[in-house]
Amino acid sequence: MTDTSRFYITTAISYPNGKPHIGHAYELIATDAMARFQRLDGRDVFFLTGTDEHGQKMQQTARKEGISPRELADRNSKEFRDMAVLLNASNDDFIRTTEERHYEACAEIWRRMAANGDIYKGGYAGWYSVRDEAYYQENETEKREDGVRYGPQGTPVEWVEEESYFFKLSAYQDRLLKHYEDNPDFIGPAERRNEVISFVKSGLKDLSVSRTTFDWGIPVPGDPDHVMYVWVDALTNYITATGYMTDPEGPRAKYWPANIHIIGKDIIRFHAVYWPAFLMSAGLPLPERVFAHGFLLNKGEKMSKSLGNVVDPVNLVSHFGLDPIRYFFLREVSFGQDGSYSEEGIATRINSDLANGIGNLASRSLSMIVKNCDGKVPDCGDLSEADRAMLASVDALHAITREEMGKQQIHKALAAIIAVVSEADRYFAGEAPWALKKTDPVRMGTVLYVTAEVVRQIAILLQPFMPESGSKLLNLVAAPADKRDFAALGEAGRLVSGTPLEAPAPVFPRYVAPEA
Ligand code: ME8
Repeated sequence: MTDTSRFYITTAISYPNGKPHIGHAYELIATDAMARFQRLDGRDVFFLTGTDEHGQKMQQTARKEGISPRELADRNSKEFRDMAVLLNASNDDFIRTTEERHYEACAEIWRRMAANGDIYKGGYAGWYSVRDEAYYQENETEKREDGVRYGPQGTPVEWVEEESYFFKLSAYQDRLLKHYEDNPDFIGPAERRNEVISFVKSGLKDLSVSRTTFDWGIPVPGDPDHVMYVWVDALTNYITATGYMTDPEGPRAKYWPANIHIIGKDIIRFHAVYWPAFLMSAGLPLPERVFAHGFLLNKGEKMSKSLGNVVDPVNLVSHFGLDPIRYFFLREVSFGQDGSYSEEGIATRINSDLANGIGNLASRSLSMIVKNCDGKVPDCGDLSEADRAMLASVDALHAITREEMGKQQIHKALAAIIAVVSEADRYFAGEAPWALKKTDPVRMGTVLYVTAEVVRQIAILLQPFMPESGSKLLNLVAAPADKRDFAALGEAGRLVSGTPLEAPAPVFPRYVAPEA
C-alpha cells in the first residue's frame, strides 16, 4: 500500500543575524531525513527551509556592524543556503522573507485578518525581548540581581510603548482549545502540547502585530508608518512558498496546508498559538501538525557566544564527515528531547554503529562473495529456519520505520535498523560461511546471499539519514537505479543471483582521533 499523497514539510526559517550554528544544522538534518524518507516511500514531497530577515534584531545587529539590514541579510542568508548544500539537504525551495512573493502573501493575509474584523489600532505598553522577537506578560519576566529584567527564555526584555495594531487573539482562546482537543496530534511531543494548552488556558491577551519605532519590515497595507510584527511576517512564509493565497492555480498550491512544521521548542508558542489563530482569522486551513525538537547542548551545557562553545557545523563536518555527523545527531538524540554532544560521543557512535556495524557486515560478506562466488551474487538455496528469521527481520523494517518516522521518532527508526544489523552480525557469525567453503559451498552461498540481501535493504533504508553512504552501499550490491526506493524493499526487490559485484570499497572508515 503505497501512499502517494502530497507531503509538505518545513523547518523554521532562521534569523540570519549571524552565521548558522549547530542547532540550525540539527533542525535541517532532521527535517531532511523526514522529507527524504517520505520521498523514498512514494509521497509527493515539498520541503521548505529559508531565512527570516526582518525585525528589530536584524536591524540592531546591522547597526552594530555598520551595514544595512539588507546587506546583513544578504551576507548571512547565503551562509544558510551554503550550509544546506554542505549538509546535503534536499529542500525543494529556500525562501527569504525579503522576497517580493513574500511581501504579497503577507499583505494578503493581513487584509484577510482585517476583513474578518480581527485587527484594530491601539497602543502597546509592555515588555519586549528583541532576542526572541517576543512580547511577554509582566508575570513572565523577572528582574535579576544584575538589575536587568529577563523573559522566560532567559533573554533581556525592554519596555516598549508605541502605537500599534492589535490582533484579537483573545477571541480565539476557545477555538484554539477546541482545536487541540479535536486534533490530539496537532502538537507534539506531549510535553509541548501540555505546555501550550496550559498557556492558552491561562488566558490570551490581544497581540500587538505592528511596530512603528523602526522600519525594517513589511509595511502594513494602507498604513506604511507601521511595519508588521516580524512573527506575522515570518510565519506566513510557510504559505507564501506554496502560492496558496497568491497563486491558487499554481503548481504548489496543492501543498497547503502543511503536513508538518518542524521547529525548536523555544518557538512552540508562535507556531501552536499565534499561527493557527492567524489562519483561522484569515479563513485558511491549518497545518496538520507542529512538532518541536529539543535543544542541542555542548557536553550538557547550553551553547552561547560568551561560553565560547558555539560549534560551527562546517568544522564538525570537515572533522568527522557529513554522514557520520548526520547519523550521530539523528541516532543519539531522542527527537523531541534535548540532546548532548561531544567529540567522544560522536567517535563512539561512528565506530560502534557504522565502522564495526554496517560497514563491517557489508565488507565481510561482500568480499567473501567476490572471492568465493566468482564475483557474482550466489544462488539462494533452500532456506533454513535461521535464514527465514533473518529475512523476516529485515523485511519487517519498512513497516517499523514508516511507523516511527510517522511519529517523528527518528532515533527509534534508526535504532530498529541498527538492531537488524546486529542481528545479521550474529547470524553471520553463527552460520560461519567461511567454514562452509570446503564442506558445503551451496550452503555457504545461501548464507552469503541472505547476508547480502540484508545489506541491500539496510542500504535502502539508510538513505534518508545518510544519503551518500546509503547510495555507496547500494553500489556495492549493484542495486539498479530504479530499485533504490522503498518499493524495492522486501521480497519485491530481492537480490538477483548472478549479478556481478566489485570488491567492496570501505564506506564507513573507523574514526581515529588526531594526535593531541
Ligand atoms: O527562531 N538546538 O530563528 P532562529 C536546537 N526566525 N535547535 C536550535 C538551537 C539549539 N541549540 N538554537 C536554535 C527563529 N534552534 C525564528 C523562526 S519560523 C517562522 C521563525 C532552532 O534562527 C530554533 O528552535 O533563532 C528554531 O527552530 C531554529 O533553530 C531557528 O532559530
